[in-house]
Amino acid sequence: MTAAPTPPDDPRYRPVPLDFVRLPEDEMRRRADDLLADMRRRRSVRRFSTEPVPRDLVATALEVAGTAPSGAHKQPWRFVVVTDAELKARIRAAAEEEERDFYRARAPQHWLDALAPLGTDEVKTHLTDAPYVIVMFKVRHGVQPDGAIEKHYYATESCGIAAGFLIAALHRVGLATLPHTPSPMAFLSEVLGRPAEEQPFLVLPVGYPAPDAEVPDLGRKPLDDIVVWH
Ligand code: IYR
Repeated sequence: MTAAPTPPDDPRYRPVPLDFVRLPEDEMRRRADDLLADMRRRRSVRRFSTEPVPRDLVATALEVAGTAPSGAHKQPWRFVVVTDAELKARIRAAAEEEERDFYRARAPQHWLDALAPLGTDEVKTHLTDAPYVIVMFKVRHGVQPDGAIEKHYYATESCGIAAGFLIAALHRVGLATLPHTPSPMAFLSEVLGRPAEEQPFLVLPVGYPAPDAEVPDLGRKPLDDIVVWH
């Protein structure tokens, strides 16, 4: 019996040259500073304008999300983009029902205390006001054309990374978002008719902020509190 080939010798490994743009250091620094200044302006927005947003902008940001790295490159995500008013209203009604129960009964006091500075409550106007409600699903496994199951790896981590790409991309495009995780989220599979292997992961209303939108006066941890250099 011959030994299994080591990965680089495996015929399925078909490398191509890396398309890498090496930048001059001053340009790198300028980009880093510009990116930080812009990302510092990103805020989770709870009040949206109903003003329409060109669909191609959202599509491009979704394509950016799809460039995220993923376990074994399985790309274990599905983005369902809801624009239909009736569907958004159904999602809002179901989410508010869950949230009412969360805020009034299920949430432990420490959790309510943690949320108090954010001003959140069970009323989810963003789910009907925002022109797009992206519902991101984690795809637990693939299904091949013959019905065979294709394993996915690190699907949760991969979806977290892709969600981060999406939120950053939408912000860079000039749009506001609110990462929203209604709990439990199973109703989304039913309302949107998704198969069992797709698990609701994140709800992301997308649009322009309402003209008079306010946000909590939050700070962010300084670099020294979040980084350890060795
Ligand atoms: N899912 C609830 C509660 C909530 C939980 C966390 I953690 C937040 O950062 C914000 C809200 C809601 O959406 O209101």
